[in-house]
Amino acid sequence: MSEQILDENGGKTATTIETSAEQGGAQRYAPAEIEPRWQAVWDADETLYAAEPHDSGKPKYYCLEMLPYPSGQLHIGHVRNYAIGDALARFMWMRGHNVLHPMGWDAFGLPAENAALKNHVPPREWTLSNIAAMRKQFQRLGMSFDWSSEVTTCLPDYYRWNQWFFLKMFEAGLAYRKKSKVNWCPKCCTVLANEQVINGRCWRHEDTLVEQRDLTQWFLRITKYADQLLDGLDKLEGWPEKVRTMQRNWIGRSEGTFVDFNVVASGETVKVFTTRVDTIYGATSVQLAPEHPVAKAFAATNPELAAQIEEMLAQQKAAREAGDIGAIEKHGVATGRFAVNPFNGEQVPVWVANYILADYGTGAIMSVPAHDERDFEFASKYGLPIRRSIAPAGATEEPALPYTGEAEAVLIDSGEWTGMACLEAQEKMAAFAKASEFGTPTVTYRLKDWGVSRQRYWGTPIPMVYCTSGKCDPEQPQPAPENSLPILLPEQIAITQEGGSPLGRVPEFVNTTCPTCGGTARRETDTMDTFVDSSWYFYRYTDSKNTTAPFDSEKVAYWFPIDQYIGGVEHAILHLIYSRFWTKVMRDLGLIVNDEPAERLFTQGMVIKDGAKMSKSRGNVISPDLMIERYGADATRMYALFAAPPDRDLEWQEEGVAGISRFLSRVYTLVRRAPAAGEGGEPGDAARRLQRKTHQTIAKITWDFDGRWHFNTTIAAIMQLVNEAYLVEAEVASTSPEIWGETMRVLVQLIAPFAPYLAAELWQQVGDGGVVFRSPWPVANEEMAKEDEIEVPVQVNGKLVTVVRLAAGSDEAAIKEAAVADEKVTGRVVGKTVVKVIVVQGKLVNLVVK
Ligand code: ANZ
Ligand code: ZN
Ligand code: ZN
Repeated sequence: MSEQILDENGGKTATTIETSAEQGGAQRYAPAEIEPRWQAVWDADETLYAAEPHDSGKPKYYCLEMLPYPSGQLHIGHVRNYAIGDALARFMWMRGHNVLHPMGWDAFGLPAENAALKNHVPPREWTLSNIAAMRKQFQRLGMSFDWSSEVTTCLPDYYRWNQWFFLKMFEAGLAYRKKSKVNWCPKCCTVLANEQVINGRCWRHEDTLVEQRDLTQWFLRITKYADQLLDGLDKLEGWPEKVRTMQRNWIGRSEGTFVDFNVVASGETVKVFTTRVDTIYGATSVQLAPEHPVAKAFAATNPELAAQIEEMLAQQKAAREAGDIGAIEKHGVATGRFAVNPFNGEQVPVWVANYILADYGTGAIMSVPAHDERDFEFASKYGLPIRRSIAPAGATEEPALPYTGEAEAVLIDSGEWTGMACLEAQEKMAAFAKASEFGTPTVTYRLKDWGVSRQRYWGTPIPMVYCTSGKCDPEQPQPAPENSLPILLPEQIAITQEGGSPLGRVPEFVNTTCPTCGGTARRETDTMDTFVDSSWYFYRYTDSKNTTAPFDSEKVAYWFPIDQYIGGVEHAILHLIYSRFWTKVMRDLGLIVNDEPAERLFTQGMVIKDGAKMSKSRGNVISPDLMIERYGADATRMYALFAAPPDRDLEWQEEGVAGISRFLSRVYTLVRRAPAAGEGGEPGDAARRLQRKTHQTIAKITWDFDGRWHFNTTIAAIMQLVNEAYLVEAEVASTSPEIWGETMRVLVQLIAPFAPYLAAELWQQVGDGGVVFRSPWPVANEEMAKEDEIEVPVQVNGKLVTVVRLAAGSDEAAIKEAAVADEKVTGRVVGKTVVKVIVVQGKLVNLVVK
């Protein structure tokens, strides 16, 4: 749809602007001249986009876009992301708000180390020079960032607070060390969080399978906040439903029951996790994950079983490596042992099965083939008994199996519980299990604690110390004293691809003194996951130069929550769940009062080229620099907003940017061409129409900003206003200079959020001598915006014949009368009878004629 509008307004009519008639002798639109000139003015003025103090008395507006990783170059997707935020920030300034619109750099991470390996540039140097280059690009784009609050996460003035938070979390029992199976990327040479493993592969290396290793690692206890993170989602009405659903699924809260099955003639107990304890009379086996300790115990005396478990594990590994762990065929083996169902005393066989996950629930289940899809498949394959234990209430026929209904079902053949509704039975049977001491109601989560240790150099050193003097327990990590922060990353370091943390090879870093005994000690050499950096950076923006605290709580109380956060949906889980967690921890530490970081979240669509995601390997990457060089920053930005609604994918087409550039040229010519002073007098029809259009456009655009951000239609509306102005220019500019002047002034203000350079340039001519971005946003005059005529299409037998014009507010009778009397209508009706005249809500008339 937007393409069509572009053609109408930017394309076809654009040819006319090349004619000397429209150019009218005025200078041509030259973004290459205008833009750098204004950029120099803006760059020199530190106060232009700076937020005012938190006690300025104005309503605040915190407009935030996700901070980029300083790879060295902005890509076109960035341009889109930041063009959205920039338009919003400028709009809010013009609406009289105190706006915080900051920018920073997510500057730690592996690419800097890879670059160091490849080009022998130290990570710090590489990163800082990339930042400088990208800051220039942002400035060239004319982004209204408050550079006085810039945050760079790889600098000690920032990362010292990561360390400080870590110590606070350690103190609060939220940071702990444990040995566990962890995800290891052989390419990154480091551990990954669960959130960083996608389909068994590294999030940074789509082609690299993640391995499992046993390592001692630092974890943050995000699971302690699982319920709060989940419940909070209900209140985040300003977040996309899609993101909330993804987070709900990631947290994966599941209410159920633990039930103990004692193994016959053995001291072992198998604890199963079930969400359907109401079906337990239908359990016909117990199934263990191949990794389950009880399975291992059985295997110790059963070499055949041991071999089969080994095979299962190998198969799983192979499937994981082939990337289709989900497609693996269900496969199991009987252990020869039996376990007792504590509800009915029945003995059921114990199996080991490859579809039982080791790290979910207890790694063991009771299998109810009659009422569970997977169990049904498994039991059918191995001929295990299938026994019904629930049925639809009052049903006369048996439902097909597996029958999973719970809302409408009752228990059958379930001893004393028979006849009870499933949902009630779930609660009562769990309580009974607890009272009988063979089970307990429980809640399980998919969410696991956040593994934050990384065996890499370019990250925040974890501020922990291990005593080596022999006087303290060497395994007991000790927090580094707060006054020793920041624990600095050593600058001169050889980056290699070897295993283990590179910091471990720097004695000046490793060797320290024990905070307890004063003897020799060794520093922790792991660094923090870079998602720690981005978990709280937006708080730091409010007080980025603070040297005594991460921020001033009062400032945060003023600015938070973020009014609008804008970024890519790829962060729906990782960053957006970690930063919600961090917010809750900071709140519990008494640092902030808000429960959630951001009131509203917007996730923009991707920019694609020729139907595919842009990537270097496809060779379809669009360089913003090239676009700016050819069409200017204004046209590039405006196109990014115009070519598609911001939440949809955008197919980048250079002709479209050219079209926008022609449109801006039309605006330039129109506003620049100072009309010949006319004699004035009563405004005529054309002037009234232009005035109406102007106020309608103001109303639409204001509504768009407050509402749905359909910037494509917003910009199309401005295009229509420009078209209308061109049509009546000769008449209105001379006879109604006031109305003409108002239209030009409003036009410049309306384009200011989208094409700031051109707006600044033209404001010199039509403005009040101030800065256009601080001029009050125009207010639509309802009276003026009101249509004084309505247009009603008239049909005869459903076919459009004409459109009649009437005074606004005409009633049905008047509409009917005008329709019937219209020449075109009477011409059609001649010699026939009008059977009926239907007026549809005053918007359409249809004559039924025979
Ligand atoms: C018996 C049963 C009967 C089950 C029935 C379901 C339906 P969610 O909702 O995802 O939490 N389960 C438990 N632990 C498992 C594991 N480690 N690997 C594979 N499956 C596991 O799912 C919980 C259900 O998934 C549990 O309830 C269990 O099967 C299975 F008609 O127990 B149920
Ligand atoms: Zn990797
Ligand atoms: Zn010691």
